[in-house]
Amino acid sequence: MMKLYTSAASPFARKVRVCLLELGLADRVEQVEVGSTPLKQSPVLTAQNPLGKIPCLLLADGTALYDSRVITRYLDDLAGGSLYPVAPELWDILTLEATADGIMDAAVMMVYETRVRPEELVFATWVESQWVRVTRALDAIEQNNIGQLSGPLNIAQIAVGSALEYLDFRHADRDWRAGRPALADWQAGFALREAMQATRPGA
Ligand SMILES: N[C@@H](CCC(=O)N[C@@H](CS)C(=O)NCC(=O)O)C(=O)O
Repeated sequence: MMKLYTSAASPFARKVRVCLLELGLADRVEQVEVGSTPLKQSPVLTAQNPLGKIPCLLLADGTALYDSRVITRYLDDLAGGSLYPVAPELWDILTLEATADGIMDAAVMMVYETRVRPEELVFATWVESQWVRVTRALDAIEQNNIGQLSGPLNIAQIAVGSALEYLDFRHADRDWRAGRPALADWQAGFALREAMQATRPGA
């Protein structure tokens, strides 16, 4: 049995949990909920991933795999899935996944800034510049990537779907849908997938 160190709120872990369901591998992985913030990481986690970040997949032979991009690729290979198209299309899909991961990174940083950092040290300008990064990435996806999001299921769709729902979960007041009708439309459909519903924080 494999073990996934995960957290219900983590958008990176969600990519992996969605892959497990979409690839039919969920019953081969025990999910272990661990807390991790830049200030405090569980020793159970750091024993496997020196970076102390979630997600981390522990294989039956004791090998630890991280980060989310490595784990999802491993799972797709294990299941003989088709979440990764062949080159040259692959490069666009991986870049779109990286864009979604970048949105998550910036959005998670914003949460840490207000939740983890003492109030007197919060740097509002820094938080806003993270949001500018998110909006640039969303605009780029709206303009360039709707086609890739609409084809057969791939890893970029899972990453973008997880990133957008994380924005709803933590930054709902910022209204990412405004001015991005195609992306909003796509997300509304993608959110109906069983794997997305089953992995929503609080589900
Ligand atoms: N690039 C990593 C990012 C993972 C990440 O930032 N995870 C967050 C939770 S959403 C975490 O573990 N943060 C704890 C920390 O920064 O120490 C991945 O794709 O897995």
